[in-house]
Amino acid sequence: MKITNAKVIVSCPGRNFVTLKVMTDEGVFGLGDATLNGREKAVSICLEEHILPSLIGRDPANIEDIWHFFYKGAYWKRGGVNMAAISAVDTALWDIKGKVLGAPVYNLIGGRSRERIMVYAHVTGRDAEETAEQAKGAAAAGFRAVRIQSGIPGIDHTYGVPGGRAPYEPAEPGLPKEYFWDTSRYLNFIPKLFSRVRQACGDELHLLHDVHHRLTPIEAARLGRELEPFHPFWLEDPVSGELQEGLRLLRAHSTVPVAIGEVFNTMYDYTTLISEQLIDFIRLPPAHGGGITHALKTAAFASAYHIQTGYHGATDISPVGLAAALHCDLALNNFGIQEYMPHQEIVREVFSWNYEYRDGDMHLAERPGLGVEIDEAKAKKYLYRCASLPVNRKMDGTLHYW
Ligand code: GCO
Ligand code: MG
Repeated sequence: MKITNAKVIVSCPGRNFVTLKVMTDEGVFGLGDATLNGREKAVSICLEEHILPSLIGRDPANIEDIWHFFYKGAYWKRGGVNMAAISAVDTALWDIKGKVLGAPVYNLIGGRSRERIMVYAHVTGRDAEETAEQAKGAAAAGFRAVRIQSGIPGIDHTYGVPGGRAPYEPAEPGLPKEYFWDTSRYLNFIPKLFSRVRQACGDELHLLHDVHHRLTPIEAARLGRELEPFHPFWLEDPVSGELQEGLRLLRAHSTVPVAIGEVFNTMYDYTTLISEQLIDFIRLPPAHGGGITHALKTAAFASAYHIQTGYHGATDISPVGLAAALHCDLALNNFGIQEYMPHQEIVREVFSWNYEYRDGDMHLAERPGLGVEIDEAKAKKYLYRCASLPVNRKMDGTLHYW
């Protein structure tokens, strides 16, 4: 069997997605998600100019060898753009293998380890009161885990908290908007938010919170310690993960579980974090972390240290990327939880998929390969539109993490 052709499909049904389609001489084809929010064109050029010409002619069965050809062969290892491109190739090859063997991908990587995949929903409110109401609503709708984000008194705009009632979409049209941030107001408020939500929802609902890299290690340690009485399921990206040793400080002061890695791109970004047990959940999803092949290795490395998966699943991961994560979620023993942020309805015009949300869990139907299809004619109708994630400044204008 040979790869005869491959193409990159850039489409914007409500938001930008980059999808790779790899075709073979036997008519079987596979899909991979190459979406890198705000850097979509860079990944599509990387694929078209630097990767696909060397992919054509290879036997799609040899996934491990092809992975190493593009990883080691690039010389410039790692990096978000390169790894998103490699991830897409890898995912498409697993899709092809599943279709050739007539098996869902999860059956090729160990089979079912569980019946269903627990997900967490995004819950946001303009203040603690509204967030607590929304969390109650999500629990009533069946969610057993919710990520709570809220507007913060004294801060005009908080990332991920939409102004109106429409769901939040990561990336806004045009160039990056600039928002303002105040750490001390944030730190004073978040324990109050947790207290209010616990009061409204009781003890059983799992509560998660995304700090979005905005704290220093000692600030994160304070927050972790103050949130302990509300037993959060996790604190996400409390500190920017480039400083892996920084997490030691948080660990020394708090038992709050920590999740990190949605902006990482290989297991090597995790070496200190995992080997010193500084975190509890890995967030790097197959779509950005070297595809299914490398996700399995990262998860295996984490499993030796009792660390679980909690893959990034915001809407900038396409249905193809989310399906790749769900196949791993079903198969991995050290699965923890999966982020679930439903795509806008319009996405269904371009993609169809085999997963379904029911009562707090995701369920995967038994279909060969990944189980996701793309309608190329429809995809063409939705042209790429420039959209960006915002930037964050401190009140005095200093550029900060967001
Ligand atoms: C999350 C996030 C997202 C990301 C976005 C980046 O879901 O945990 O942090 O909102 O910022 O997906 O592209
Ligand atoms: Mg996050």
